Amino acid sequence: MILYSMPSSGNSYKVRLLLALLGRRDVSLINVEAQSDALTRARQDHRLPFGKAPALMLEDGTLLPESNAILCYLGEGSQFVPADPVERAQMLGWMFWEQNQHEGVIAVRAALRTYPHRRAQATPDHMADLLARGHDLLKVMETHLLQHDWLTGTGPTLADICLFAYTHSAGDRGGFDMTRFPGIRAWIDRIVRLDGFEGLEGSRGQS
Ligand SMILES: N[C@@H](CCC(=O)N[C@@H](CS)C(=O)NCC(=O)O)C(=O)O
Repeated sequence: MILYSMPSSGNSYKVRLLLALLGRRDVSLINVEAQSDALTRARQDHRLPFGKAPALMLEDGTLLPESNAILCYLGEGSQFVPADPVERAQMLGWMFWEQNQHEGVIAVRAALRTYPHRRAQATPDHMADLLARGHDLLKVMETHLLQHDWLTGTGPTLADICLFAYTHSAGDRGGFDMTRFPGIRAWIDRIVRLDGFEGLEGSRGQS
């Protein structure tokens, strides 16, 4: 299998993190950094079905786009997918929320501060709006994590791996005030201590 992965992106990192936690070394990485020739080539060759990274190419050439769909595929049958249907639905609920609420604010603010080609969109009003909305979203996680160790059930699931990707760097990269969220910080520490954990910078692969 081949993972088309953007080294600096949380959506790709969440897949790399799951692979690391599963101890899987059988997936090759091809790096397609933003604005790189490798990204352009992968798009031209239709190796990124939706034009975005990550995408996973299976042994038979089938391509899977969307980070959270890839997590579901790779996590199937593992300890990170609850057997109980209610817990599994709760896990998916957090993962849908990550894509339709959290990512569009937390990751976007980080991207506007990180990538030179996106700086024109980082107007003071837009950044202030993203900051306020991001703190509200982090509060949703905080409320839950003050009462529970994990987003669903009694152990880490795909939901924790998924939401860790952009939440752990929300302070440094996004400029959010994480001192307000002790529950989230304790949850981050729990994830970092999981066997096999690999950080965002630990990416391997070739371009
Ligand atoms: N919903 C998609 C989002 C994928 C996405 O937006 N990928 C970004 C990096 S985080 C990308 O490929 N950006 C390159 C570009 O748009 O030029 C997922 O979760 O996989």
